[in-house]
Amino acid sequence: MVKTLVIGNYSGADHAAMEAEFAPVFLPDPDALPGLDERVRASVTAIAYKGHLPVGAEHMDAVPNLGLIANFGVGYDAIDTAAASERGVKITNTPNVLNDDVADLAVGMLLCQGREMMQASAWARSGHWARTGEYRLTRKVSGSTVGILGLGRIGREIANRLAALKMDIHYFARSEKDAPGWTYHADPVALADTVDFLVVALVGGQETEKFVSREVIAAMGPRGVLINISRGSTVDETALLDALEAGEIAGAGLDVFWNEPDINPRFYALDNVVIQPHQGSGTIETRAAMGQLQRDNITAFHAGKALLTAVT
Ligand code: 8YV
Repeated sequence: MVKTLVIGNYSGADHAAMEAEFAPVFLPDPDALPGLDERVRASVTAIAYKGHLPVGAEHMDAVPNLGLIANFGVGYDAIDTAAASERGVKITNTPNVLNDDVADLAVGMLLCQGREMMQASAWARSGHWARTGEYRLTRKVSGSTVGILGLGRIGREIANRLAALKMDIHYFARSEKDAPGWTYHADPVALADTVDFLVVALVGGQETEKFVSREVIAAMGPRGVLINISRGSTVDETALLDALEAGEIAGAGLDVFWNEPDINPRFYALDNVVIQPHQGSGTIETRAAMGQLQRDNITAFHAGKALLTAVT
């Protein structure tokens, strides 16, 4: 009897582990759900989900005995939590195990931007070093000022790393945190106005849509660099592209985009942007830990035990 439905594109190892542990039915994406045999849908009580396509009421209603959606990822903004609550469907995510990798990538992009590592690499590869001498001078990162938008688990890991680079840490959060030595700003525009680098570590979803507004971007000024490892939806991308193209801010390091992976082609023409293909948590070790946590939640659910990392 099928009890678990696995939706999304999983690694070979995760696919095999799911197969061994749950003998599930696999689907490529949520929209394939209605095409599934009615008896199979009726037997499903748990869904393992990996992806960023929306999972809404219509998907949940296609699985009448659903009790759990276990998300692969810390951000579960793709899942309609209100629809889930109304139907008594629990949601779990995979927090903490990815904090280090996501923070590492944020710091990597910040350093890449400040020291122009991508541009300098392209310049050396194209023979300019030998032909024309040293690369132009870049900008000192250590000791500069950084603002973290969202001081949650990942935001803190980023701030800790940047503190080790002797950066002056400022942050915005819904309320002031226990963060001695770091400066709290209740207003994101004031934060953007104060710092050289602005790192977005907000949760995704409607509440934070375009939180990094045209006004916030304008406040960063011509030396401002935006780093985003959260969700593309948190930034007014048109405003960002306008500012980057006009040189109103210095650059950006982006792991996430609106409409990814079909990102706005205006980004490709900009050499002041470090583009990453949403790979913040994308190491072998962390993805394995995320997969394990997702499966552990499903196992606990089927055994009637307490969920490990429930979000609702
Ligand atoms: C994705 C992420 O889950 O954890 C998150 O919120 O954005 C990522 O780790 C991963 O890319 C799988 O879709």
